[in-house]
Amino acid sequence: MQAVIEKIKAAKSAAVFPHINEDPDALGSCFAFCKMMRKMGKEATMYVSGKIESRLAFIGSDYVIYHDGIEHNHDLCVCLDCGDIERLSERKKMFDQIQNSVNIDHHMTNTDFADANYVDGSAAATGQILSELFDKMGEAIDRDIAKDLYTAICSDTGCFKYSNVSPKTMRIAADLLEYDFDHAEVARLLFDSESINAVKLKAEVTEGLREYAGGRIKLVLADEKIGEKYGMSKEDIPNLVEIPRRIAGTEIAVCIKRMDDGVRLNLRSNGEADVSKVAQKFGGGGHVKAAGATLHVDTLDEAEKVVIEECIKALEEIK
Ligand SMILES: [Mn+2]
Repeated sequence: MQAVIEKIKAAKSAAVFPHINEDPDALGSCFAFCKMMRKMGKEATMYVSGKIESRLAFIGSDYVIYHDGIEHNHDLCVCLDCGDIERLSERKKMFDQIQNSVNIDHHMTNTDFADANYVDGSAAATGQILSELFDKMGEAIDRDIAKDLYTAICSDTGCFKYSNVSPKTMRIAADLLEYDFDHAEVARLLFDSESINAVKLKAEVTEGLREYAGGRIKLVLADEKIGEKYGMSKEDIPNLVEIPRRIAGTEIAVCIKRMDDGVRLNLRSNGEADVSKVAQKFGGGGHVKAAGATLHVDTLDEAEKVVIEECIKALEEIK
């Protein structure tokens, strides 16, 4: 962590990058980091890969949507919650232009792609690592930063219900609650404020749910064009892998989604299976219980066949 801290302290102006398909951990962490840099008298700008899911607008809007040819004078690039450099997508160009880089993350498959890397696979969220980092740096947070970090941790722990929650996660969250923001509102906006169209879209996807290995594997398929039917832009399509994950008996939940630029695989494990290994077979990565990859296949049927084969192997390994 010391090498990362030194680079942050030496920097004058940071470009701060969440991973593509920005989630609340990535966003909350980046907003918190930018606010901390400014508190320290430095400059910081957050660059996102594209339009952010509209239900996440409550987290913040102080960012720039990256486009080619952006002018900047940053001396440090800070990648947060980003497991590998491909997850920067187009922003890789900017990463290459900036002389110094740090990578702070909790994906155990992280490739240590920056000049200084701090990866803690045991942390529930990148927000949790930042809480520790700011503490180690001797920098006090404020109410806004506490809320951003709490949002990050609350999201990646499924509101403190996943197995990634440790006593340390709870202690850090408890310290953040001391800053007296409306944590119940954060949880409600993250978990209990779905649009009616999202609910209807999920009903249609649920109709097509398939079961394998006696129901231990459950899978949903979707084409991101389904969003149009329900008046939703593609980034607003809900997290469909949650549909099979929340059903009794599911050990591996699978979502295969056709997107403009390929086929995306999302995996969740409710039991002993290590889905990060499944994702790695397809060039992806993630955590033991939540992972993903981009599939290089022509059809969703083909994707389903190869993914189910690997999921069955993952189940066999735990017998
Ligand atoms: Mn995360």
